Amino acid sequence: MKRIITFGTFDVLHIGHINIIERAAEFGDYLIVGVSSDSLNYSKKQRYPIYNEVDRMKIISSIKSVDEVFIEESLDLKLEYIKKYKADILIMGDDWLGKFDWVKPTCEVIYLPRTPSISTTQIIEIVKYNR
Ligand code: C2G
Repeated sequence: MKRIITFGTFDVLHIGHINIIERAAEFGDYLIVGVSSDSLNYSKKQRYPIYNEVDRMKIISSIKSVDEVFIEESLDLKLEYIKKYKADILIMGDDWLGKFDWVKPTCEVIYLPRTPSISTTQIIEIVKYNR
């Protein structure tokens, strides 16, 4: 019985998000998703997400390969979350390559290739500026 954990904002859900969630789920039997809080997002990107954290949690929990969701309040709490949710493997997209290697003594870490040519930022640009 392997427990997988992954993290993300998952704002304006798109196929890249679904792909990583589905691929992460294939590594184990139980998938836990940490959804970045609105304030964590603001501190990382200097803007609030389009969808608030309550709605993003509800959207992610409705995906069939997701077993449990919680709010990620800080990047620095990775290890605490891994322990709390008893995760065996942390899975992230490779835009985070190497960034969470510091949890390796406690948990296996796997970075998966991102889905090319799509991002929330790009979707916002298209909607805003038609480009
Ligand atoms: N992702 C992907 N392909 C894309 C876009 C995103 O595989 N085209 C992956 C990212 O690599 C990440 C996950 O989808 O693993 C969520 O991406 P974001 O919502 O952009 O999350 P981010 O803001 O990077 O927050 O603790 C880590 C952070 O909370 C991650």
